[in-house]
Amino acid sequence: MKRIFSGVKPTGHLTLGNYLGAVRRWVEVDQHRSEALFSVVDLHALTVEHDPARVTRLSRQAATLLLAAGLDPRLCTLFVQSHVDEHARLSYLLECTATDGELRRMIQYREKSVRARESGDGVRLSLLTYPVLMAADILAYGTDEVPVGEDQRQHVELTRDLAVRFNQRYGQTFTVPRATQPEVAARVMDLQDPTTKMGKSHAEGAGIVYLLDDAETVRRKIMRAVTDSGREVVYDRESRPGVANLLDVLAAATDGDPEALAGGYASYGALKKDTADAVVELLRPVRERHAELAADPGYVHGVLRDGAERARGMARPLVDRAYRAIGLLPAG
Ligand code: AQP
Repeated sequence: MKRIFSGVKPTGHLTLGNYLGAVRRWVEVDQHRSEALFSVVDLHALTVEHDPARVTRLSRQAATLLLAAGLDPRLCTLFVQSHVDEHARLSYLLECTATDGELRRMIQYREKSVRARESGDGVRLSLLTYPVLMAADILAYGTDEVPVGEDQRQHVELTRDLAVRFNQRYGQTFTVPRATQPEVAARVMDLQDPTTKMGKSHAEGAGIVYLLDDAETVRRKIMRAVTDSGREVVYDRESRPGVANLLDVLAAATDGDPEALAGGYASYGALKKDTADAVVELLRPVRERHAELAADPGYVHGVLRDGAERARGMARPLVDRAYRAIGLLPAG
């Protein structure tokens, strides 16, 4: 059976972008047709300035939200990255395989290091090496497929390069994974600035729909979305990014096609209203289930404990094999 790994970083509250770009497919498709592992990748949240108590809170919230969205611990393995030491163990070996030049080329590093410098914080070394830890997350499980949004494609490409290089140099050890993306809404854009991605670590803003926003807030944010100066509803990501983004979201929420949907609207107002209604309906069950699960932290804790144990059992033999392949003396 195909093996799948993916994760979310507890760097902010989960957004509609996370849901449409990744989580919904994990729930609806991936956990049913593969041996799937999903992780709250908390070590990645330490690569930028962070408040420790907030990371703890957001990690618990992200796990609860993933369950609320429909991940089923009977079908998949859900765990917290830092509970499984194999990720950090393997990351070091892969750092010995990667070059600093290829890490400096990563777009996210370039963008986030500028932000870190501008805010007066130094650029943490872990921000540079973060894609290597992500490669370890993926390779530790012999992963075949990594379902992610478009922003993560470059990191999965690097993961492939590192796997191939390690295998060629030290002998066949890792499966070479590939990224998969949703057909629609692989990159949901900020509603106030449709040229940038809707990102959960951006300052809280009117352009980001959070999964836990109440219906009124979701409606307000979508009705106030920045559109373009034209009037006609056409699907053109280049010249009409705001309208195209709304059409993408509406299409993803209603299983439609953005270009076909465009033809049914004579005004931006009607498009916004239908998009708002569709998103409210899409998120309603997630929010309701989250409220139930948040009242039962013992259940979530148990799921994460069992998940980490299963994940450890899967990762350890492969990571041990990599340690031997690279020439480290076995301990036992
Ligand atoms: N806007 C998006 N559209 C589509 N997919 C998205 N994803 C993230 N944003 C969008 C996908 O969601 C999964 C989990 O994302 P993440 O936790 O790795 O990263 P993030 O939400 O992008 O958060 P960051 O990096 O902490 O903050 P930003 O980017 O806001 O600075 C991934 O599969 C991702 O592709």
